[in-house]
Amino acid sequence: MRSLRTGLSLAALFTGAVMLFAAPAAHAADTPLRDLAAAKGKVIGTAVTGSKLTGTYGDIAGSQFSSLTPGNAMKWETVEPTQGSFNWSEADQIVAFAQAHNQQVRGHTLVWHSQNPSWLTNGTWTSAQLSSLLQNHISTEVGRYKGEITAWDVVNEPFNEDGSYRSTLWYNGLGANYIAQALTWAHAADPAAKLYINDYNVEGVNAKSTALYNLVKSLKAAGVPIDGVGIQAHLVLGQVPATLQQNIQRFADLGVDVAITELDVRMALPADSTKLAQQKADFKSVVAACAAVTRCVNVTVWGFTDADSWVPGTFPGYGAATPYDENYAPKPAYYGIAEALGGTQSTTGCAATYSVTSQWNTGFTGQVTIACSGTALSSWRASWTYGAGQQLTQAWNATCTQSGTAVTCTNATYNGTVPDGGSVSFGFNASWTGSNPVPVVTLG
Ligand code: G2I
Repeated sequence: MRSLRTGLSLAALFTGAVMLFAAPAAHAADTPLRDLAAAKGKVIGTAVTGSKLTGTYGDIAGSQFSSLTPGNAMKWETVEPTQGSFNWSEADQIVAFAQAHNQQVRGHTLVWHSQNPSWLTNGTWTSAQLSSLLQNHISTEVGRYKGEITAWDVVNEPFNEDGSYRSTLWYNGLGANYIAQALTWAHAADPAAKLYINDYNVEGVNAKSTALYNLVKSLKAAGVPIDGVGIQAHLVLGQVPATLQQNIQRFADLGVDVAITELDVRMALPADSTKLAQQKADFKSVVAACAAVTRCVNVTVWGFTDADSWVPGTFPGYGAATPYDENYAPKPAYYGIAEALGGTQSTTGCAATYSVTSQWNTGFTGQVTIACSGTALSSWRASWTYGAGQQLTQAWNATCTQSGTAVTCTNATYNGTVPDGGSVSFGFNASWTGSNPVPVVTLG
């Protein structure tokens, strides 16, 4: 009776392809975001951590996005922790992954006041020395990846909130001209890369974005190689500036490209269905604003999963800022992005995603996440077929049985409820030989 009721409510809520959310990698069975974006002439990206680009994280990063930004791997402290001694391993790994998945790479970032190596920040430099250090850094890094980087965030966060220049190692040592010099050196090292200035709190028309606007205008007038403006878009729930599209348009009208480079929308924890619905609307309106301006070329989220976000560490009590939850289930925000890119997915329903979290020569550990949006469950049953001889040996947070090739798992006493906007996961171990294809999971 319990499962019958579940089945009926699912049948009533689901339509077509949304009904099953299967699995090669625990992401939505809907059209991938990168295909939706491509149909609109846009690129959709995510920041990534190189060491995580495997398993479900790698599957989603590779299949849903058409651009990657190394979250930390290309920063000065990462690539040259000791003067003259370079570590390109994570950056190389991300570039190779992107090439294997036919993705662009946004290089991030060459000139910043943060995440510089201590030998640099603690040194005492004349302005000639500082200038030469910066030129060498830019030439070395941009040169290394010449032809492989679509766009560089050459200068990051140069302004204060009031539109004055931020007091940094670079500004204090070299004056405001460091910006033009950095762009010029980067252009010399890779003439094909699009060169950006990137900042936060420049989403709407305000003092800071106007300072950035005036800078870009003057750089263009002076013939400095500036190709784009990066609007980071680290936003707070319900606070997408009303002037976002107008602001994007005014930069475009200067003759530069625009990218939303670090989109996330943080909320006070815990998340609930009201907040997740607002977050969906926020993601949707940001992506729609970019989609509406021809020269807005890329929207990149700053981490696609709540398991890989800078927000909780920096804003205690806040989080859930990305389009996928910590179990890699797509949140309403994911569908907000999809809808702004012309996707027609239903946002109502519950779906199960299957993923292999680790695998060894004879066995593997798997996980199924059941997520609901626009509805809820009070009990659940997930079933699939193991077509390649896999055999379940153990399960937790569910009661699972296997009969022949048919596996059925029902909720434990304590996790039958899947709230609207929430998810429940269970895990299992199984054996395999030969191959271990990912099955389609049916709910109900
Ligand atoms: O702060 C959010 C972003 C603002 N715009 C520029 C971005 O480059 C910046 O990214 C974040 C990274 O996502 C974080 O991962 O920059 C942070 C530093 O300002 C990064 O955090 C640092 C942690 O503070 C370090 O403790 C950690 O060692 O990440 C490092 C590497 O994991």
